Amino acid sequence: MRILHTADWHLGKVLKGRERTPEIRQALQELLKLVRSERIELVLVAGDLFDRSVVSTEAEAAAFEFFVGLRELQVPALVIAGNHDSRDRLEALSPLLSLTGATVFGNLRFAEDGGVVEALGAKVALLPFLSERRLVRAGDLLKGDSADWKRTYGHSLELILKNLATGFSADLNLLMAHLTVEGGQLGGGEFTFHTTNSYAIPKSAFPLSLSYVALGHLHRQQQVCEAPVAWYAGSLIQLDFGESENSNQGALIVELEPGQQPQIHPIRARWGRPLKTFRLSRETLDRRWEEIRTFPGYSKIVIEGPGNAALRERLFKELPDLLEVEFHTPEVEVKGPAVVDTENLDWVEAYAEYRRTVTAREASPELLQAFRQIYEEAHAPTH
Ligand SMILES: [Mn+2]
Repeated sequence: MRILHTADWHLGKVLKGRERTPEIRQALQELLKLVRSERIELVLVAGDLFDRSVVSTEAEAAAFEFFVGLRELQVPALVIAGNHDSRDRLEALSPLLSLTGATVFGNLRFAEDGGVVEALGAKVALLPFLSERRLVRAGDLLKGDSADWKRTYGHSLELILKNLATGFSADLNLLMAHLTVEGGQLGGGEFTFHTTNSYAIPKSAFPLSLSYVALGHLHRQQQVCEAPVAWYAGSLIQLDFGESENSNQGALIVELEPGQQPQIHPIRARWGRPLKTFRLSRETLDRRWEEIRTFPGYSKIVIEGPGNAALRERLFKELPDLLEVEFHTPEVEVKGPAVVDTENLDWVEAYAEYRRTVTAREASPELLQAFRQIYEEAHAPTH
């Protein structure tokens, strides 16, 4: 059985005002070519098809185009919602997309409610993203400390996986899930809070009866478990500057035969425009000017030294594909990835701390107010 495993498309992504959807759409067309040339029999889409709940019509069109393309190739797809997708919207689209041969789950279904589907003789358990807020009951959030919540989260997911495993019976049993597995490496562009706050499940939670686990959520393509074999497919394109240092993106071709180890063929494609962060001093700027000017993708420049509005303006004017300029004063420069200890902070405090760590400056009250507003909208009970 030949499977194409993909995840984290993020259609509708806008990076510093630049629409990334055309690049993602192009990558999806490349995926369709692979489906044809590699004689793929089943496509697994492990969540985050869209970057947010309401996206541009072009983003929606690109997704529909992909599924209609699969229909023309007579290849079925299984699809789950990620944390960026609107669960309700995917559920609403599900009957329509079923006409293309795609089975789409926005919400979790237990084994007894059809949470394990059959595809080409294999059983596939589908586990869309479940937020900690939904898994850790509101009552529990009010008492206890966050270590308790994380235990509750991990434990709840283990129970859900046990439930789904009751639906297994075939020679080939698969799981597709959108979540963080302990030990997984970040790609850099995921919502750092979500993933560093370690709402993760241990590898031991995966039933050994599984032949393969198809994961989405972390944007770096990687294997995270040997038994059972579990992989993140990675995002299709470099979505954020944090992801530009690793190029492990693309998709996976998975060959499965009953009683045999799965054969994984990583497709490490260079789809979309590359992103690069140039770190330099004011003195080396001129020397590296041509390199920056001719870089074929989007760039970000980090300059050592105090802020300089005139220089910033000149850079943006002369470099059309420059998206971001930052000035770092060496004594406050942060080394390594920004990991904020968010254990005892609420979301707004955590965000303020994150800004402080990354920019070495205090966030303005307006920014924090805007963050609070977006956070509250995102967590409104109607969603
Ligand atoms: Mn994602």
